[in-house]
Amino acid sequence: MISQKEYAHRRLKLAQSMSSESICLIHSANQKTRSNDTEYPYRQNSNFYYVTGFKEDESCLMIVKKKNKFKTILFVLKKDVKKELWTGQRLGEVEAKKLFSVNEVYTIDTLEEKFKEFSTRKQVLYYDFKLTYLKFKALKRISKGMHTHKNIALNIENMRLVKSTAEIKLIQKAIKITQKAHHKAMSCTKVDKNEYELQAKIENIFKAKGAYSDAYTSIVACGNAANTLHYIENNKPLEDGELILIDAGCEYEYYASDITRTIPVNGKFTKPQKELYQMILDVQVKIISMIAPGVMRSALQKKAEELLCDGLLLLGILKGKKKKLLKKDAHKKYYPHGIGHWMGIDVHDEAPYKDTKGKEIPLMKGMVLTIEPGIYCNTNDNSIPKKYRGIGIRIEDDILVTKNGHKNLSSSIVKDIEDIEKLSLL
Ligand SMILES: [Mn+2]
Repeated sequence: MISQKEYAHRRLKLAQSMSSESICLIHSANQKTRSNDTEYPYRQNSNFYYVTGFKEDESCLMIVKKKNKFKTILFVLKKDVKKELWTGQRLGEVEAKKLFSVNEVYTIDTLEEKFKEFSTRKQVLYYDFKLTYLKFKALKRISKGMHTHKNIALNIENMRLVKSTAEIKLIQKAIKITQKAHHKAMSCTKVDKNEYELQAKIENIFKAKGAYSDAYTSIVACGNAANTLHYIENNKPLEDGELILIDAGCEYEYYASDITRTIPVNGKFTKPQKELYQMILDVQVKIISMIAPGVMRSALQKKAEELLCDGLLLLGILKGKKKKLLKKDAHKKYYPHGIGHWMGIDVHDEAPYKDTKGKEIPLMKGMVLTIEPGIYCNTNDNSIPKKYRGIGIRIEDDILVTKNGHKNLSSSIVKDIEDIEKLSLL
């Protein structure tokens, strides 16, 4: 868990990043309609959550700063027993004041009034440009005279780049649950079952082990379906002799895991599957080994492209001179995506890749990123050897940058050919 002390420290750092005379508003996420009068399960806005730890909707954090002093004010929904009968308990302002170490707590219906009270024309106004709320329209009207509007999301996302010890613990917990799900997928009988049955098995473990949700829609793609990068239909039969690409990770207490494994339906890799798989695995292991503070993500990308190009040449999927092929991006036909991304409260964590001057940010201790090379050989691509057509493989792990190098947080989720085959015999 993240302590109130840590949230308070984040608000301090955030306030320090603001102009000396300023006011900031960070809103909670809205409920989202699924259809008619049903809603999607509620998920708090990541930036708001990062600086408050508050999970309810219709809430807002205000920071008022003057010179070196600042105060933090949380606005929450009023307790309303009649409403709570339908929509569940609310903390209310009295309890929220006890549990959250902010200076003041008010009910959300007083936001406009309090904004008028605390704002001045001299202040810089900060808010999250992405969050456009009906309520906020009114605030915008009042704040028209304020000379500068700035996007507070950028300040928060900068802070989200490097993870604290408590955050890393939550990520590790999410990965631990995801490990159980992937191992279950490897060990269970799959032939002639359906992709969604396997998906259900995986997500059942997420929930049964205490992960409220998946961190993103699971991909369970058998055979050629794996060659559609964002395949989420998950409704085809699992056929004997094919591979299944499973990209699935749970979210635990607002922290993501993001793991891909590619496994045989019947528990045994065929020779061509093995050849392609081993090549990608070797690349993944090599790229992970390069991770250390000071290294550029773009260097990992470049190296991955070179190594995958070597592999594709060796397997006869690409033909020609490596230099030329790389120059005309021939390998991108089979490896069209990036080598990885930041991971944290969001699976694709909203933290910058470049600094404000547009310069790439090097890896630093405490960052978490995924490493996920893949090769996708479409069944209709007649230019590649027949034995590889219809095979799509990706292998993805979650890596922490440490003081002297890195730690593969998901190293306990098996990925060697023999280990996967062994697990499926259980
Ligand atoms: Mn990923």
